[in-house]
Amino acid sequence: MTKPDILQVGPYPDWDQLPLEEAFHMHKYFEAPDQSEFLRAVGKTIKGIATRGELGATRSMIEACPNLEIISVYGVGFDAVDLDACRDHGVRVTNTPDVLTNDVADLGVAMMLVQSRGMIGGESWVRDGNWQAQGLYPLKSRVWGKKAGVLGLGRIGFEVAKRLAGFDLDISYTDVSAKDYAPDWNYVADPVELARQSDFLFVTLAASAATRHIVNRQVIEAVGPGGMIINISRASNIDEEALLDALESKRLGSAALDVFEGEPALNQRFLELDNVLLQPHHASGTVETRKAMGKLVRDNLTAHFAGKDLLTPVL
Ligand code: 8YV
Repeated sequence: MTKPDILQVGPYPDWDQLPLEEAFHMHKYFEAPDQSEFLRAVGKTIKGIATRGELGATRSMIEACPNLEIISVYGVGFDAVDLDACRDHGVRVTNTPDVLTNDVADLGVAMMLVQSRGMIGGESWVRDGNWQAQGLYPLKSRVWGKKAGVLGLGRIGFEVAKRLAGFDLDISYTDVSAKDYAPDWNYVADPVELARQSDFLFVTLAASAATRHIVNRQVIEAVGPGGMIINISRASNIDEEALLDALESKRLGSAALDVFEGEPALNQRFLELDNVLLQPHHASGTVETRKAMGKLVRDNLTAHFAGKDLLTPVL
């Protein structure tokens, strides 16, 4: 049987690349010196696109592949895939939910702890000799007993809240409706009110056009000078200019961020700040989870080309 032709938008680890190449004819878009020319050359042969959450697939990419049947996303977020273009052309879409939930939640909670307790500065205090030269490290803020707000109580938000409960935080959440699986946590319909009540505001909702800048200037300022915003979802959920303004003027206490507009080329204003923890979009970045994500990307493609049901369909 001939191998289906797949357009590969970004690199994968070898443990995914090798089995992908065994089963499919992979075309590495990300290595092409001229990507438009590359698409013109291979577009007609392409039956599937393998992409990553943050890279997605644009309408022009989708339309450059007139025989495209499926897009398999390595990531739970599919906001970077043009779903309207997929609907227009009858293209199926899959993602990798569930397998990454716990790791993403772990990193979110770790970021809160690291930032509150000043652990990055503490490390430098030891390495730079300040401990010996200047003595005790400046005191930091307690976490336990404080109030956490979870914006979006989906799979990841739920796991974040569960972990926060273990740290004895009071938990409130905002979602489109109160969740019957969260009877012990306080439902707050309005994000501004949630922010007002929160020492730590976790942004955990799936990004879409509807959630763009849901964390706006008002929400950011409602978290306030004593509070922290933690984002493990997508940059587009926060008005980044408003966030930077509030961090610079200290109208927001601090932020811990795994995602940025235009990443990996983040806004240089972030680098000037001492009240932000910056992480390189790696909340799902453990060997175990990335292996499971890669397998799901392959299994969805294999199922599709074998005429079987998709394992984790989006469309
Ligand atoms: C990955 C992600 O970092 O799941 C998502 O939506 O953004 C991530 O888990 C990414 O897709 C890996 O490249």
